[in-house]
Amino acid sequence: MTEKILEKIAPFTDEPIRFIGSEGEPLFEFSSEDLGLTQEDLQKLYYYMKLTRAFDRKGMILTRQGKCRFYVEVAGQEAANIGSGYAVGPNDWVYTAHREHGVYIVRGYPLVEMFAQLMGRVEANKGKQMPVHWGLRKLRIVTISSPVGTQLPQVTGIGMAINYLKKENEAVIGYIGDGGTAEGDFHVALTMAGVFRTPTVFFVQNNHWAISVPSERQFASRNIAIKAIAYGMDGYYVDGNDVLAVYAVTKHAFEKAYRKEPTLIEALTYRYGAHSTADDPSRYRDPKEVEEWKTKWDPIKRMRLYLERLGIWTPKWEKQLDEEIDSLLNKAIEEAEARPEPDPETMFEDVYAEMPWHLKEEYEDFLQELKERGLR
Ligand SMILES: Cc1ncc(C[n+]2csc(CCOP(=O)(O)OP(=O)(O)O)c2C)c(N)n1
Ligand SMILES: [Mg+2]
Repeated sequence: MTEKILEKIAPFTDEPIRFIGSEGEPLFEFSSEDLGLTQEDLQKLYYYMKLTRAFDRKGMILTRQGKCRFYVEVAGQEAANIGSGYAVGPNDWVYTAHREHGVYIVRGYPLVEMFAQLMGRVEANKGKQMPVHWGLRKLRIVTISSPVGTQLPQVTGIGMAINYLKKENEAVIGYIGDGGTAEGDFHVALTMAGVFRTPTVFFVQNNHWAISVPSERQFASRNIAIKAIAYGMDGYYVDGNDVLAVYAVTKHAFEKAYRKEPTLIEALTYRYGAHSTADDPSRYRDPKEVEEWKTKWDPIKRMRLYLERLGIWTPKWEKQLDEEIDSLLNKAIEEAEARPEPDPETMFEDVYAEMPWHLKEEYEDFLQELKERGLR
């Protein structure tokens, strides 16, 4: 990245770092090369954001069809997902919270595997993991933990391991929500990362809500990024709906991480949908607030308008992308659905090395019941 960009990426700014405005207008003069990207990269960022939004719609449809039993929507947060995910290098490790579907997608998580997980069709864990709790060893994506915040001490631990093993060009990014920063684990992780100078990037998606609790009930500081001062690291406050600003800040943070400088990033964003399929946001959120984020600050709209200004977006290309994305997703769903469901007996497996007597009893009762129902 050139000086021009680095100048804009200052820690502890009062205003969020922003490269393009709500109408896709560049807020200063820069080219993709200044960001270390080609025009094709810009188109890819746009494509991945669209793919993530379309994936999200399919996830909700599968839930409504009763094929997936629980889902977490990511719509509205695509720039924070894709901009940061695009900056993750091949050797880096990824720990997510639960609203980072785009990070998996941009890292190359096979869509079939993602849908198979949603529908409980993963052979490896026999469908036991809750939907949306993805993880894939070969991509160094560590499986989601449901208890909020527990991933961050692990992130610092991976950072410490990278240091002990003297690995070069290897770092770890840990995501968390605004609500998660109010957990003790956030403090523990950042304290130790600061002390041990771990190659870690802490990425907060501040979407203004933790289920029904607004962010002013999560922290009393001016913002979250500023907390980094207390941990001895830089904190960046960025417009999380500006994919270019998010990419540049995260890329910069990774470069610092490779030099053993941990960083905290706060990306301001907004979730459009419910917290999860077990939530009704109309009970606590003003629909006007949602509307403003959707119309004015939408990350995909802003990037489209920016690409149009550059002359690399056309309605024809948009139509092509929509068709391509739809058929890609439908094919992946079809393939995932065609996989066999795990046998019900498997729910008794893999918990204990040897099944204890009380489980054995239940298991035998269960087999008997399957027989009585004519299912075995
Ligand atoms: C320790 C713990 N407490 C509560 C919950 C229930 N819970 C799941 S997500 C969530 C809110 C998280 O909010 P935030 O960190 O802002 O992330 P967001 O959902 O907004 O992406 C809560 C309270 C949980 N999973 N774990
Ligand atoms: Mg939140």
